Amino acid sequence: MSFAKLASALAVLAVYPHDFPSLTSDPCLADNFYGTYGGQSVFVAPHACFTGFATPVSGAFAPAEYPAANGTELVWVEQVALDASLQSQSPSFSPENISGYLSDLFASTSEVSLEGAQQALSLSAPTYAVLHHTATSVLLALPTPHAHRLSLVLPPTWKVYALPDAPLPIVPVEEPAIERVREILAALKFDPLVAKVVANISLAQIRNDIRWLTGEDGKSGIESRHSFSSGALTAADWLKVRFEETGAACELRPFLSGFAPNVICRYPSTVNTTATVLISSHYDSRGSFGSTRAPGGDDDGSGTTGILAIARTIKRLGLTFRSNVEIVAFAGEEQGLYGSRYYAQDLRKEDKNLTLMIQADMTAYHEPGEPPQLGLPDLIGTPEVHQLVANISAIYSPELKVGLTPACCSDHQSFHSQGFPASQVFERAGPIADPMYHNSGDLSSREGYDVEQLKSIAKVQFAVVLHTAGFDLP
Ligand SMILES: *[C@@H]1O[C@H](CO)[C@@H](O)[C@H](O)[C@H]1NC(C)=O
Ligand SMILES: *[C@@H]1O[C@H](CO)[C@@H](O)[C@H](O)[C@H]1NC(C)=O
Ligand SMILES: *[C@@H]1O[C@H](CO)[C@@H](O)[C@H](O)[C@H]1NC(C)=O
Ligand SMILES: *[C@@H]1O[C@H](CO)[C@@H](O)[C@H](O)[C@H]1NC(C)=O
Ligand SMILES: *[C@@H]1O[C@H](CO)[C@@H](O)[C@H](O)[C@H]1NC(C)=O
Ligand SMILES: CC(=O)N[C@H]1CO[C@H](CO)[C@@H](O)[C@@H]1O
Ligand SMILES: [Zn+2]
Repeated sequence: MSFAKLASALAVLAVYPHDFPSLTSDPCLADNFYGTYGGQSVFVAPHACFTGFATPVSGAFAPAEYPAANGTELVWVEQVALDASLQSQSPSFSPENISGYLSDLFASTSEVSLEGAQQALSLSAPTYAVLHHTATSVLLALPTPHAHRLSLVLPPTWKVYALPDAPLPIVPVEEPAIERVREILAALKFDPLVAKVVANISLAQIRNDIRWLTGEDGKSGIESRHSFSSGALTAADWLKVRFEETGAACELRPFLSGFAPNVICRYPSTVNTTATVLISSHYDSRGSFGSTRAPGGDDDGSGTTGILAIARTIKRLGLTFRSNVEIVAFAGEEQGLYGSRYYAQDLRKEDKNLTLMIQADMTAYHEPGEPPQLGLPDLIGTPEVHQLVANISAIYSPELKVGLTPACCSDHQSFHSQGFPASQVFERAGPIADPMYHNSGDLSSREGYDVEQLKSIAKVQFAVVLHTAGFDLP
């Protein structure tokens, strides 16, 4: 690389609070935005961007080759928001701790590998850099193969977000798209047909499907749905066939070598429109360190059986839609939202007319004794979509206590980042309380796992589709 080329590639990494006032009015920063994580926004911008501008709140660094570098990935590691009942059990977070976990990752591939994850880490002199940290987060630069495997060595309550390899729009969702959601909300009123349709979701079927996906019924042979496992491929094939049986056209779409594919299913519109409504979950799972068992009964077998239950109801009642409807089960969520990142990028390139999307991730668990709940993201997502979901919940699943959750972020973040109206439905109006979070004990037969709540939340997700897309019964 020539000196001039190197100098032009020099970039400054800056981390600001997400609501830092003048960022949206600074065109140079706006062109170099890499997303918001844990309430902080990340910029990788030319040095000149910052002259005369506020000093970054913390962490200035020049990963000179990012994003141009081949084989380097920036990842944000965040301690998830935990209920008080879980806080004492979770290892506290510090940069020193992360070094310890990373040395495991760099020292050994076999110990941390699951089946199929043992492709050679062939970088010469692999190394990493801690670019920034707070009390609950660390921003790292890692060789790509190590970045993909990072979640294998971290404690369960630390979640990984891979930064995109190109800048994101700083004002995520355009006004006309938000206006469309406002119109749907303004027109919202109880529809007895919608109530009849969503009530047809079968609880018995959900109980069967979840036990198949976790391997609890002994029929699927699935031990893990980790993105690198053979169980994930078994689940992907099974989901594709189940969705196709309901009249959808499905594809298994790979996104990164070594990862199980996204399962993407579409129902055509009965009228000529580009408008599309999308609901989703992630079918990959994460287990305990050192264990090959990752049943993912709640995370995210719950959201996945919820969208499957919706599909089965579409078939049973012979429903058709007046808008295109997509149902997607993502993989690679646990490694850093990879599956949804690639799919949302594809839809952005196509300039897809996505009216809104709703991700269901962890919908079954609440603390024993608590009422059934529905949590909406407090930070990442489109407020108008959150409001629509809340109002639809009040109408069709009034048993749910609706509130905000700081438990952030699932695949909806990928869509929100690409400028699509997006929200997530979550199991608690509060932080994560599931003691089996990212644990090999995440089964569906256990205290606190509430299949009725899973169904109530699926009803809400379904009713959003019906009110947004429009539908007909035979
Ligand atoms: C990045 O590296 C891979 C594997 O070495 C190679 O196949 C690919 O062409 C490289 N891409 C670029 C943009 O250099
Ligand atoms: C949505 O719900 C809120 C109360 O939570 C209510 O004030 C508002 O009128 C509702 N909007 C619509 C359009 O139903
Ligand atoms: C759903 O509707 C079908 C067809 O009308 C009916 O046979 C079935 O019993 C219903 N199931 C539930 C759970 O309501
Ligand atoms: C659908 O609408 C588009 C745009 O209005 C038009 O170009 C196209 O011919 C229509 N397709 C059909 C099958 O009517
Ligand atoms: C997108 O869909 C909406 C209906 O939701 C429609 O009014 C609009 O014209 C569509 N936009 C494009 C670019 O096709
Ligand atoms: C699990 C672990 O090693 N936790 C340590 C992380 O770092 C903090 C501060 O350095 C320690 O207090 C924890 O014990
Ligand atoms: Zn999840």
